[in-house]
Amino acid sequence: MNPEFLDRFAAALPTSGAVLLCTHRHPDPDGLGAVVGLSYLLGKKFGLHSELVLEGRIRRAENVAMRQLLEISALPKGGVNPADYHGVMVVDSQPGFSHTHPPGGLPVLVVIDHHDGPASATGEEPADYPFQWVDSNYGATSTMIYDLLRHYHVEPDKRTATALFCGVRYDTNNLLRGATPADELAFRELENLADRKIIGAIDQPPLTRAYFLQMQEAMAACQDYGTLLLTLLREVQSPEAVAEVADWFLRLEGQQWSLAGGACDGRYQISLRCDMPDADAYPALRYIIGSDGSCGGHGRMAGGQISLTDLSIDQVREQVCRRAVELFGLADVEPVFLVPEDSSVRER
Ligand SMILES: [Mn+2]
Repeated sequence: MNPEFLDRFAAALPTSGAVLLCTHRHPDPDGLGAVVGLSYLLGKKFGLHSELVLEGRIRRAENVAMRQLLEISALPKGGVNPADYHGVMVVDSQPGFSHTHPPGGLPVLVVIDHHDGPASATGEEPADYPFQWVDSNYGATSTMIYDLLRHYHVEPDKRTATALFCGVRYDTNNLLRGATPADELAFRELENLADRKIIGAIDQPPLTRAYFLQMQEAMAACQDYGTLLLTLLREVQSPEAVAEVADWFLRLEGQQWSLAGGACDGRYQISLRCDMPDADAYPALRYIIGSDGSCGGHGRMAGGQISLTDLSIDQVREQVCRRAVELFGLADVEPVFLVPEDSSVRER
């Protein structure tokens, strides 16, 4: 982190008034943590009012709990009057990403993100925005925001520290995934300032009956190809449910890849996970999704979607299954259901 570079953040800000903050669709703890932290910095250090505008509902139980317990309020996307704001700041994502659409009619003033993407790909091109900080070495955008707070000598209050801590914690899986020394420092310092009761409650949120039904459906649908577990659902309650299903089945002993899919909000969502240390999930999912959709990812996880405008859910399921089987060389494998239909009467 270059201190002179961070000084440029202040130059990108309006001198008074209000700005909007946004992140990617269906925000996760890192996106939420980053907006809470940035909002705190803008208010404390620069006297600027900021509001969050949310795209997509938050439905994963942990994320719902985080939003409720930390009282993170947001404007609906249609509820923004551009005349009330000087501009937009985008965190944990970038304006060019397919899952991120800053409200129109306002200039993008600040982009802070740890994903590789349009802004980092511009190479030697001058920055597109007054302050653009994209660094994929960071394990979490919440860590970048924490570094910015430190740079301006602003100590986060309990709520802000709790939000940022959740962001660092979930994006790095408790520092086990892609964490740098900066993430470790942020994790340790924020943990000391954070509200432990709230963290515990976010960790173990109440789950709806619909959640258990969804998992039951996933259990019944999961097909075992040996090295691949394939769980292609029809309608699901949320895009995050697809990722949860993929994560959950990856824990089965002996398997290597877990691919899950489900339809939500006019798109077929797909998540791919692998438990081999050096696996690269993104190119694999790129192949499986083909030219019909978009995807992203790093390391052992990738996610993407295919639009259901021109294809039916079953057409997409069939296509995803065919490409996955082809990619992993499983054409000769006859899959079995992970949970056989007569399993209730079997002794194991
Ligand atoms: Mn993130």
